[in-house]
Amino acid sequence: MKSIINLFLFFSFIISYSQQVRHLETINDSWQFHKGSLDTPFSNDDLISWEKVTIPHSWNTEDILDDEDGYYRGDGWYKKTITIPKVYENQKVFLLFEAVNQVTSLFVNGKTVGKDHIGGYTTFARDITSALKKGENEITVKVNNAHNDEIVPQAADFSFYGGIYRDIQLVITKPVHFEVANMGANAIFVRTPEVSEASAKITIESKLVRPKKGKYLVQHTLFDAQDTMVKQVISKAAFQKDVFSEFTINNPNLWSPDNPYLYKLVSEIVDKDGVVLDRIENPLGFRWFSFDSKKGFFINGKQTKLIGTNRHQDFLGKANAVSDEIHRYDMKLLKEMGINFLRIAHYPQDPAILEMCNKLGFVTTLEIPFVNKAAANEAGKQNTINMLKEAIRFNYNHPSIVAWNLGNETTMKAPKDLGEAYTKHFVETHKVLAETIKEEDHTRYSYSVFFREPAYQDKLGIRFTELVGYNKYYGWYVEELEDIDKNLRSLVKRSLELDPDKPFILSEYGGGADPRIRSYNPTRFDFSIEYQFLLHKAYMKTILDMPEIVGANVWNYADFQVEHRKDAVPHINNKGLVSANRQKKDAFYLYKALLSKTPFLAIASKAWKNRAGIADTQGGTFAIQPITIVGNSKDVELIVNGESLGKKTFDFSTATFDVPLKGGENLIEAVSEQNGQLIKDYATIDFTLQPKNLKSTKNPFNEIAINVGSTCYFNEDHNVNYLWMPDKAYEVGSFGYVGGELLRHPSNRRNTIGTDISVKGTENDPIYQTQLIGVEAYKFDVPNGTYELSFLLAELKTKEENIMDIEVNGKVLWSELNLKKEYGDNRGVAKRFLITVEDDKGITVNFKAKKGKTRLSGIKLRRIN
Ligand code: GCB
Repeated sequence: MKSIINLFLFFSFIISYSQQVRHLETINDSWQFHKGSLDTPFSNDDLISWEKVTIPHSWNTEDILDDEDGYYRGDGWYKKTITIPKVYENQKVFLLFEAVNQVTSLFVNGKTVGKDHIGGYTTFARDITSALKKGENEITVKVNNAHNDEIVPQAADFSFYGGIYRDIQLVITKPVHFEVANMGANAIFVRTPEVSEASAKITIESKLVRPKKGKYLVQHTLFDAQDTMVKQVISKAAFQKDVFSEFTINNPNLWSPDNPYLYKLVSEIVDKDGVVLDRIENPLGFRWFSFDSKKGFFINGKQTKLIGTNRHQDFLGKANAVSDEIHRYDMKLLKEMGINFLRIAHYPQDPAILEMCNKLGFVTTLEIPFVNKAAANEAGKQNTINMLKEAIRFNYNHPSIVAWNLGNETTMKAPKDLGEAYTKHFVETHKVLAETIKEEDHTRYSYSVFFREPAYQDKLGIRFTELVGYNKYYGWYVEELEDIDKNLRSLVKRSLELDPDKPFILSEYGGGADPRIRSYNPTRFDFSIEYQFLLHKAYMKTILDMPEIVGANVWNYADFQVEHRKDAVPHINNKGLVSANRQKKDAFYLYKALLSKTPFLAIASKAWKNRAGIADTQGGTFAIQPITIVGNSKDVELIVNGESLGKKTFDFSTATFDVPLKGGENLIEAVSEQNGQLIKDYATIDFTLQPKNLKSTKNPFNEIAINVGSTCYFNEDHNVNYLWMPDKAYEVGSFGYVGGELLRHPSNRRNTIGTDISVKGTENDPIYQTQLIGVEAYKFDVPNGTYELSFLLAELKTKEENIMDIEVNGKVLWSELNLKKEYGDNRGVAKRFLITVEDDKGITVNFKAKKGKTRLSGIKLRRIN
């Protein structure tokens, strides 16, 4: 008997690997799209305009970077004709949508198929077989992304772009198949209840769909990474629907961040003749893990500090319609940076992401978009629970996932301010979500993330999950850089006092940085690349030193688009370690130096190619500026224009040199050695040396642009790199302001300069956002000649009326200037004047208030003759 079974096994094995049983194809091309509502969507009405689009698609891409606030939230219609080839007659046909934001209605040949799908981030499938006819079939999809009180997210710091923004797949199976349309789920649930170095037990729950009674076998075959069969198990699927299988293997090759070893589990349904009817593949990684609130995270018994980032599905100009190639690129860049931890925030993302987390060895947490506020009604609660179930079932088999997060900053909108009924729903939602996590998957941790004090959540009674995450922006929105260590330690203490056994994750921290902004005097909220670098250095010092911070995720891997943001670049949250089109910022290199296990060295600021400075001495030929090198070796030597500046020892992976830069091109070489291997990095800097004395004949004055009211440099354009210099007080022989005060941020950002108002009519918001208010004069001690003098001005949400005269050397240039009246609020105004300097007078620009206060954002002087 045994040998007959073996023979059967052998044949089924042969058959199963010689044919394709389940058909899968993307149908992303050539959809017709109509933005707006349609009364007669299925008519051939010529008046309805359709445009051809390719999935991934979002209808909001053009709304993003315009000057206007808001983005289209409403209906969008898609249609496409498909023909199912004859070979698939009598089979089951499904459409699988990886994600559509946010309510989806599906029609085939004008008839509704299935229920509307609710929620913009989870995968779902619909069986369209019975609606199909021979020949051509019209698929129509109505999508709506309008605000809906019953669907989360209700509010968030990201935009809810509409459209079919992930792949659509056509799935064709035999009538007997593994379930496809179970909340978008994979029909195979793999668990590894016992794993050790010696052996691993695998249990598998398979969900079958069988229209007819019959005898089927469910066959699971485990392959190692070399595609060698390790084990096969066959279970009868006589009459029951769910089939349970179980087997054990010896000496599993364990999955971990250091060794992301993946097996492949092939699951098949085989009929009595040995014909394979359906087949699905799943990744399988053997690992055991636990969190300890005092000692940290352990994987396969090894203590592992979890360091990584958060990530949004986003790319500049594409809204959320991001290709699989970009998703995979991001994961590779994160691997290059050296992370081992990824928080997929704030919603489930493209399947490509988890595939890469498994392959690259990222320990991962995944969450649902219950952000800031609940959809506080019964339908809202049910929808949120459904999303969680869909997220868990679809992603169940990824070995990289260790925790399911039920929500982010859900107390952002203070529940008490929203009334008793809201609070009740809100608390209940938390409770039921935490329970659902454990019901759906008891093999992983439940997790929730907050930004308010531990005591606040305690008072509300929402401490339901096993892990807790805190989003803390010390040194950015609140508190100073110097106090990051103190604040973090005391937060962790408060959390552990409340819940001594609940592991603490620093789920978000970070600060904004616009790659155009640079500073040698970085300050909080100046959006300089240098401040972001210092902030992350400070955080990492504490994070690495505290075992109680079991894991930490930078906010964010990349800059991302948020319609309502008004930072240095309007509509962009720029807390990324790379920009929205993936240019690396200096802090990226810091993390790489701290985390990378292979030799690494970088001139952190090498992306800043166009710099300027004032000569160190009168008639001097260079300016000294600091340059920071990051690396993971002991020390580094810096060579500037062929001359060595000597060696410096790395301190926390950084070393800063004072570098003499000459006018023109400078070659910077950093050289280090690790394990006998030489490592090098280069940078070229095009340097504009401004004379200390503007009348210098050795280095004659040519042109200068000053970012008035700011300590930052500003690179106007990535390609042209027109550079604005930081402002300074006037000194004889040089240039600078006289009088005035720096414009300060609103009170919650004490002591920070500039505003977060988005400035219309310009892309150079940061120049206008920093200003000198009440400025009396601006002086340039330049030689006689003809000059072009430009002013950059903006009146930013001022209440009072401001009128000023601008005079040059006693002559009125611009009289009775009322910016608000003439140009409007928050609009950048740039004007240039031609002036002549005679009698060695230099230039004195006087600002005279006729009413209210004077102001100046930028000033530019260019010598013509
Ligand atoms: C947070 C939120 C995240 C925001 C971030 C920020 O705490 O969880 O969605 O984008 O702060 O940049 O303010």
